[in-house]
Amino acid sequence: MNDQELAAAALALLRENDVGAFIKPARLQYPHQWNWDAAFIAIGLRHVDAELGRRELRALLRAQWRSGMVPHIVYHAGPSDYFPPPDFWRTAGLPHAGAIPSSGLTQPPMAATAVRLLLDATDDVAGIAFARDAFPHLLAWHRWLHTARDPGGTGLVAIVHPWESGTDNSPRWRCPLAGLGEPAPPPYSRRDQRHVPVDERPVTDDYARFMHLIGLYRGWGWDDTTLWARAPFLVVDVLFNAILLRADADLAEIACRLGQPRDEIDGWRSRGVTAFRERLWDEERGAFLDLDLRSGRRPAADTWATFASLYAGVADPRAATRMVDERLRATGRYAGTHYGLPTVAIDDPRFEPRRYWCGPVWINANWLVARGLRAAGYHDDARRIVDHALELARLSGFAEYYDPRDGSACGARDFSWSAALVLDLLHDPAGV
Ligand code: 2M8
Repeated sequence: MNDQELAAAALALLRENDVGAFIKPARLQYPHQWNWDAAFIAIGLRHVDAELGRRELRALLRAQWRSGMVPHIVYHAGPSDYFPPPDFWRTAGLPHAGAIPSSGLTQPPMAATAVRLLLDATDDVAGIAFARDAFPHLLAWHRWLHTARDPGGTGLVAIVHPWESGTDNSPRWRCPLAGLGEPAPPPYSRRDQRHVPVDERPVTDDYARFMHLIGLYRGWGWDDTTLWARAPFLVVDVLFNAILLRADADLAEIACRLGQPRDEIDGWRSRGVTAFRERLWDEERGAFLDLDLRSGRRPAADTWATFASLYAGVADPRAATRMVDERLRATGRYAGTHYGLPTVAIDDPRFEPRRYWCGPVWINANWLVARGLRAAGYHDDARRIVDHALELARLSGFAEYYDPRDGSACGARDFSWSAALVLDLLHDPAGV
C-alpha cells in the first residue's frame, strides 16, 4: 500500500466511524465520544476535512461541565451496549455537571493542542471563528485542572482514576491501585471483552478497582473538594501533566492570535515546567516518574510515559540524553523488538506484549514521542518511530494497538485515532 492508498484508507475508516454528531473511536467497542480521542481525530482531519475536525471538538466542548471540567466519555445519543452506561455514573442533574450525559472523570487535555494545530492548518474566517468559540471553553477547562486538581497551586495536577490517564491499566497504577485494599465495587457486568480477546483487555482485579473508585466518587456527588480530600487514588501523572503543559503553551498561542490576555496561562505553564523538573525527575532511574500523592511513592514500572516530557518540552538536554541513551535506544528495553515503541520496557517484569496499555505499541504514543524527539533534536529516532507507526498500519490496518514482536493487530480493528494520526504523520512528517 503506498502513502496515497494508506491515507485514503484512513479517511474512509473515519467516515465509516462517523455517526453524524461525532466520530466514534471504534465501531463496536467504543460507540460514544471520548475526550482525547476527539482531539487526535481532529488533528488528523485538519489535513483533509478541517470542518469535520472542528465538528468533533465542538461536540466534545458542548459536553463541558459548569465547573469547567470536560468529561472523558460523552453519551451524545444516550445508552448503548457499552458499559458503563450513562446512568452508572450518576452525574445527571448535578449542579456542577453539564447538559449532556457524561462520565464524571476527565482525560488528558489534548484539545487545546488540536485547536492550535487546526488553526495552523486553516486560519481562514471559519478557522478563526472556531478558535474564538473554543477558546473560552478551553480556558475554563485548563483553569479547572489547575485549581480543582491542584488546589495548592504547585504547578502539577493530579488524576483521581486510572481512566483519567487514558492509559487505563498501565502498570504505573499497580501500586496506587493496590493501596485501595480489597475492592468493593458496586454491582456491574463488564462488556469490554465481547469484541476483544480477554487477554488483550484489563485483568479482572484492575477492572474491579476501576469500578470501586467510580462507586466511591458517585457517592460523593463528584464534588471536586471531596475528591481532592478523600480520593484514595490521587496521582500526579507524568503523561497527563506533559500533555497539559504542551496544551497550555498552545492555549497561550491561541490567546495571542485572538488578541486575548495570556498571562494567566503563561503562569500555569511556567510553574508547571519548574515543578515537573523538580518533582518528577528521578535521578537514580534517569526518568520522569509519576508521584502518588497518597503514599508519596513512585511507580516501580518502566513505561513510555517518561518520554512524554520531551513532547512537553520540559526535559533539559541532560535528562533527554539519559532517557534516549539508557532507555529509548537500549536493546532489550525500548529497542530491539521488531516494532517500536513498546509502551512498557520489554525487560520490565510487568511487560505484556498484547495486553492493552501494558506493552503493545499505540499509534498515539508514537505520535507524541516522535514529536517530542524531533523538538529535542533527535530526528533519526523520531523518524524511526514514525516509520514503525506507518509500517504497522500497512501491515495490520488501523488497529487499536499492536504486538511489538510481530506487528499483529490487538484490541479493536477499526480504531479512529490510529487512522487519524496516520493521516497526520503522512501529511505532516515535518511536524514530528
Ligand atoms: C479506553 O478506555 C475506555 C474507558 O475510558 C475503555 O477501556 O472502555 C482507553 O484506551 C482510553 O484511552 C480511550 O480514550 C478509550 C476510547 O478509545 O478507550
